[in-house]
Amino acid sequence: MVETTPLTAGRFVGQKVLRKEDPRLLTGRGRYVDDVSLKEMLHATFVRSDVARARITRLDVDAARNAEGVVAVFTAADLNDQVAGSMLPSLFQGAEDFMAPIFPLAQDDVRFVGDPIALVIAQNRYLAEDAAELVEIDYEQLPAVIDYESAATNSELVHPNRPANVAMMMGGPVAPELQAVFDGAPHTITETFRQHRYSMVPMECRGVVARFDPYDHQLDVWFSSQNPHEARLAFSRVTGLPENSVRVQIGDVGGGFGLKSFVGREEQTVVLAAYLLKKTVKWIEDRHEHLIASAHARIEKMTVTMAVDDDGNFVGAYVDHVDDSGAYPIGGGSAGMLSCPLLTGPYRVPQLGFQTTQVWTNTCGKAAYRGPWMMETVAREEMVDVVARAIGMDPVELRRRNVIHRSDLPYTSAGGQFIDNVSPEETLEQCVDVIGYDDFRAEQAKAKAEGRLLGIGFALYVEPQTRFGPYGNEPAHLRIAPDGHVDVYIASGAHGQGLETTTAQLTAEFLGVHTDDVTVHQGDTESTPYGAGTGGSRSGPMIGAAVHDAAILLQEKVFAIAGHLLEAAPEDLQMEESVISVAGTPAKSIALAQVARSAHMSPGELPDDIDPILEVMHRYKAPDGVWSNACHACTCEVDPNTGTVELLRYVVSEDCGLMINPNIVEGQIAGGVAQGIGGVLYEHNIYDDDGNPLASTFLDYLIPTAAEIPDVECHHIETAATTPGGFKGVGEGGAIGAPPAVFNAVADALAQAGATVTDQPLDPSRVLAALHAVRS
Ligand code: MCN
Repeated sequence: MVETTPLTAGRFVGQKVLRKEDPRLLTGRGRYVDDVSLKEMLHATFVRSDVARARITRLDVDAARNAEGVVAVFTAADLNDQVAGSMLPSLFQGAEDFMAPIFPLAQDDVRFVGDPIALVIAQNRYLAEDAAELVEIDYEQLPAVIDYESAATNSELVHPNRPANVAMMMGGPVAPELQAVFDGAPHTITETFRQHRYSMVPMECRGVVARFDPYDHQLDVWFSSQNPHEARLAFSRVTGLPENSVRVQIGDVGGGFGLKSFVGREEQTVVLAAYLLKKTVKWIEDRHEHLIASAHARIEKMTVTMAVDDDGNFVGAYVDHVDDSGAYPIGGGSAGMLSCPLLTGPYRVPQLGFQTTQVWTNTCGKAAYRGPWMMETVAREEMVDVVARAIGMDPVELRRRNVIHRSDLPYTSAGGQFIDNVSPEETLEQCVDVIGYDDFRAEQAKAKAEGRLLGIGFALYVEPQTRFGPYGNEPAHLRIAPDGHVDVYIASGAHGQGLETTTAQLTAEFLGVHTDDVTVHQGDTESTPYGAGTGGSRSGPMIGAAVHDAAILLQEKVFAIAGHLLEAAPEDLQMEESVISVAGTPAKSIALAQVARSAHMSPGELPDDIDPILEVMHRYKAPDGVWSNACHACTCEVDPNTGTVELLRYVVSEDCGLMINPNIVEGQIAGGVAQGIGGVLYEHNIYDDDGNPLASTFLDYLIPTAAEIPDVECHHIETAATTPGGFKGVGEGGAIGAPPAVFNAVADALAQAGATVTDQPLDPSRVLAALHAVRS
């Protein structure tokens, strides 16, 4: 058992250490999948369906097979039988009921625009694309299931081997006890909130390079991923090769946002093709493919009923959730299982009931997106404002009356969640204070008299971080080289969040070396220990804890040897900047390099009871109840003539425990907030009624630029978790808190004119429609 460190900033932890990866990334020297160029490498492209639902009546690939430079053209007939069972995203093994069966290529039917039908492999991408144009496909078109809200009862079936378009259903109708609460409460209010379809849009789209060498029976895969070890499992399964014959390497990853936590159908298909051809094949997704066929997210609605007593205390809540999984969800499709029990979030709500339904539609599959269960935050926080307006109470006051206080902790929610070490009340008050709530209300009233619409919105959330199954533990492997430098091997695949730096900070702090003397290795399954990857804001609590513990254990080994060499008791030793000295007698010291040389080169001179191996492999097992939390507050002005929204100020008060690196924490928050703002105001992967995607380039799919994002003002409360070091996660938070905060600000501005909104996106046309509805 490793002792827990008190929550204080140290020499490296808690400091704004410059990112070790930045010189490489900012000077164009990062190594992404597309930078991998191997001898005799072939290039792949997919032929995709351009209709949403149809039977393939004719598929002719002869001309493509005979085209210049083409090495192979695969169809379902060539590949699907090679796969034993369907290609489930790896973490969902055994959960076939939640998932649609997935095979490499569309077999008889296509199920969304973008469904891959054929894989063309040629000497270069140009020739592959030219040959793809020659593939001839005839379809018998079928009615497409596009509207997810009616999909469960639609008799047209996305997957005909399933009895309905229902992928998963949990919970049930309002229980009699909860109904009694609703009937007896002075206020019982029901409202429906919708999020809309949007995408992860990382800078680097998906990509893979696979090389199979039949002579040493080795499959090497270079992959853009958040999760190298799960990827190896998936590639081993799809090829039938043992896992130790598959090596996955992840270089730099240009963003993932959840999409790259799982192993996509296309990547598995390309790997299988390379294995069958015994060749090297590269596939790089283009932006058009990314927008129509990688994965979509946030397509869900929640109908919330909330009962409130006369003092504004929440007394019961029920939520009915419907979630669009698309045709082939690739993980995160079951987020409703998590989001509904979380609905009460940072508030005391004694009773909760829920029902969640995941449906299949003829649209692009859903994947996890930065805070995949955050619909509970959206629905709850928007509902709090609706309730406040309905009962005539200030929304901040309503939050104050219901928010969990420190004295309530640990708190077990009505959804069965064990919540501890959070600070929702403090973050709410910090935001109220920083944004100048009372002054803003006065300014708003003045503006209203001038015909201007100002609004303010708040959103609180609590986010669970330590989890079940493979997410509940994390390894770290630390090793000291003969010259005293330290190598750290972690399982994850950082994809933009600076783990190279924070892992070095943790090692330096708890071992007693300098960050410059630490090299962090990640993303290579051959050298790193098995772990569940980067996601779910788990690096702070999980990798943080694993490295913390491993560094302390390694220091014990160093002190045992140093104690012998210095003729001092190991417990009297200390180490800083790679120098070990006797506490109180600094002159009695020895360099770590000397200890390392002794351990590596003359272990025989050490006593038998001293372990000369200067490395530690440690697997940390997480406790329950590790939660981070935050409050977001946003102000805006809505132009009543154009319907455009200008965000004025954006304040975040967050609690991720001790910040390992405050710069990285604030960068994570700002990035997430930008995505949340983009989601609510600009981004929309819209389909027409026949299932044709209407936003398949960045001309139509609007992502916010720096001009649309206000300065994100970050403030911190630091409450230690029970994890070693006390670290909690932060990476998803911006994208969880921002959508409801922005939405509530716009709704508040519209309420000045008596207008209401409950759906997203809040684009000018929806804002104007809301205003016109009350003007006419
Ligand atoms: N950190 C810290 N102090 C803490 C907690 C965390 O300094 N108390 C640091 C961590 O060491 C890490 C970063 O903050 O460098 C994020 O850590 P954390 O939130 O613990 O977890 P993850 O690394 O697992 O982050 C994943 C989260 C998710 S789920 C998505 S999706 C995501 C993200 O964070 N996608 C990103 N951040 C992203 N950032 C970029 N640039 N690109 C993405 O695709």
